[in-house]
Amino acid sequence: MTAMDTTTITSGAPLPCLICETQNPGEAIVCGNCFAPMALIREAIAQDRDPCITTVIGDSNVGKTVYLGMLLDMLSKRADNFDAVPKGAYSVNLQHTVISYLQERRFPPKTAVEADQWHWAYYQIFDRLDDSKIYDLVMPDMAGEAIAAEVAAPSTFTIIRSLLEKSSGAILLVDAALAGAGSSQPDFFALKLMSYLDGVLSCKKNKKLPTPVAIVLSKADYSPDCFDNPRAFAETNLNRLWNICDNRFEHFEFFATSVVGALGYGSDEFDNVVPYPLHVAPRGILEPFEWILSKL
Ligand SMILES: Nc1nc2c(ncn2[C@@H]2O[C@H](COP(=O)(O)OP(=O)(O)OP(=O)(O)O)[C@@H](O)[C@H]2O)c(=O)[nH]1
Ligand SMILES: [Mg+2]
Ligand SMILES: [Zn+2]
Repeated sequence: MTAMDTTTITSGAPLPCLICETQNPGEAIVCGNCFAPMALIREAIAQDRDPCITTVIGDSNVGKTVYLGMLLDMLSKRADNFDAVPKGAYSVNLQHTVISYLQERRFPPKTAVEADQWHWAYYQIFDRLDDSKIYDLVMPDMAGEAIAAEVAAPSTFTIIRSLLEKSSGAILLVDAALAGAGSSQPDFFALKLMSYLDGVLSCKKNKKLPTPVAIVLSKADYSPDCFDNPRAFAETNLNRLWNICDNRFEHFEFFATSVVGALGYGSDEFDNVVPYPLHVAPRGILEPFEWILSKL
């Protein structure tokens, strides 16, 4: 029995899904259309407040799972001024998986492309300096391949569109190691994603979009100059992305992050050379999140 099965399941009236609005039978465990956990919808109803959805997007292998798992773990360990309470045991699965792998000095496996395999986290975040501020945050960990497929051919993964339409903020991860090494792939992928986001969120053509977007330059341990001035790094190495943000988004900011302090290399079961995290030293994980909260 999974953690999700153990959450209270009240049979009865049909429930509309929070993400895609499909009506689901009262006893459903996941939404029949988009696979969002129905426990999340019941939690949201119990809170009697609309949750803020923050969506983490980015290419495959950019570091979304590692970043999100580390962020949730830091929040639940009372980082900075925040107290974070997971709503439902299913919310802890992502951070549990990521931290367990890192403790074994391995990176977690890539996220399955099937939406019913994604981890969802629903956290209630309290600001200890201002107790009137409570945020109900919903963050799914999506697969980069699914995001790429949806951007290339909209409606391949309708859940991604529904999620972004309902998002109060987005965290876009971009591989700083690749960008710093001169590859144009991260810049082009991010440009496509931002242009897709622009299309999904746009109301009036010439108005800048109010949704805050934090651009997280991941794996910055490979490209340490990124920490000194993330904005300047983006202007130089991710100029196409920088321009679309400047033209279309009212609130955007760049942040450098890394989760590991030292890497070792070894081979996996197929004899591919893979990196192993020898030392976990999170840097810049909370800043993008705090910035998003400040803009909500
Ligand atoms: N050097 C370094 N490498 C990292 C860091 N975070 C992630 N990586 C590397 O990036 C790989 C991919 O990380 P994931 O978090 O699985 O990437 P993802 O974006 O979830 O990928 P998909 O699930 O395919 O969408 C890891 O296996 C590591 O090799 C980091 O902070 N520093
Ligand atoms: Mg992943
Ligand atoms: Zn749904």
